Amino acid sequence: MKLVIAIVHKDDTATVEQGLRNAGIYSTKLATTGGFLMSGNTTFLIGVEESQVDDVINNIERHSRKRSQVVPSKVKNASQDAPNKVKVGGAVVFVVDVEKFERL
Ligand code: 2BA
Repeated sequence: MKLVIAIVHKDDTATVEQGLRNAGIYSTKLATTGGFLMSGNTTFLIGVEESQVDDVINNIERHSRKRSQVVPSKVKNASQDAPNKVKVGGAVVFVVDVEKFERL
């Protein structure tokens, strides 16, 4: 089994969640904060069989999009090298092995 960890823009949360649900994929969402922009994003935890991982990633890709986002002044003030704008998303995805999965 694998755990897909997907970080998406907060404005894509509902569409990603719906896309996974429509495909019958279980997920848990966490409200998270990006370490760079210091603004809210959403992290999905998705436990699936290895054979489903590519479908899950494609599903997330279809329901999230790239955005250009202005770097806020509080970030720029803290780091002189910070760019004025950054590309955020569609989604940042990690896939990790699950040692054990149990539903108790
Ligand atoms: P943030 O950390 O708020 O980063 C937002 C966007 O800012 C990033 O988009 C990237 O384009 C840019 N960025 C991040 N760190 C930067 C830096 N030190 N200098 C210049 N630009 C920087 P994405 O790469 O699409 O990342 C979206 C969100 O995914 C991130 O939000 C963070 O919450 C998460 N993330 C991305 N890479 C990660 C990683 N390697 N480990 C853990 N979380 C990650």
